[in-house]
Amino acid sequence: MKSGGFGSPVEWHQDWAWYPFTNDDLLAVGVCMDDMAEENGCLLAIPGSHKDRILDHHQDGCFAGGVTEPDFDDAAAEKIEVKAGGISIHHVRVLHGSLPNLSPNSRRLLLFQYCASDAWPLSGIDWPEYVESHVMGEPTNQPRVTNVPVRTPLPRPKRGGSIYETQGAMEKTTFSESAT
Ligand SMILES: O=C(O)CCC(=O)C(=O)O
Repeated sequence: MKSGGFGSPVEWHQDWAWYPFTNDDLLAVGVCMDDMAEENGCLLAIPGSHKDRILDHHQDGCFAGGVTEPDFDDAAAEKIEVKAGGISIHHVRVLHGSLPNLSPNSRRLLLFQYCASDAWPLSGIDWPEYVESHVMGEPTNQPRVTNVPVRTPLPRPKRGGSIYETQGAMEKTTFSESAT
């Protein structure tokens, strides 16, 4: 949720850095409740980055929730502009973020993360919750383990909570300066 004229940016990150699984068959679906455009803080993504490595999201030895590599380059970023009622879909490893909302209009985006039944979080599962969360397919007690690059979000962030709160401790930001 980004309020008009106020909504904070989301710094560059890979969802996978927040929650690695046994395989990367995960997609985030964003349902746009408002038109989502540059002015009100649309998503940005770097095409093809889901096939590349997992960037460092740590600062001073703790998970910081956003990319902290000093030479990170977002020149290839593309805007994801979608009309209200439309959806965006992005892979769990794709580099993405979002702009500040500098318009008077809200930007509400409802994000759902979908994963294959046999993709299990490396942090472990709660079996009843796993079973209940199925929208399709069948639960399995045989997670599929593939050769995926992993950096765990440990040690835990200095500031926990939402992505906005966790990234709030980042010393170097890409978008935050332009919000003020
Ligand atoms: O709401 C946004 O603009 C982006 C949120 C996001 O990327 C996330 O929660 O992983």
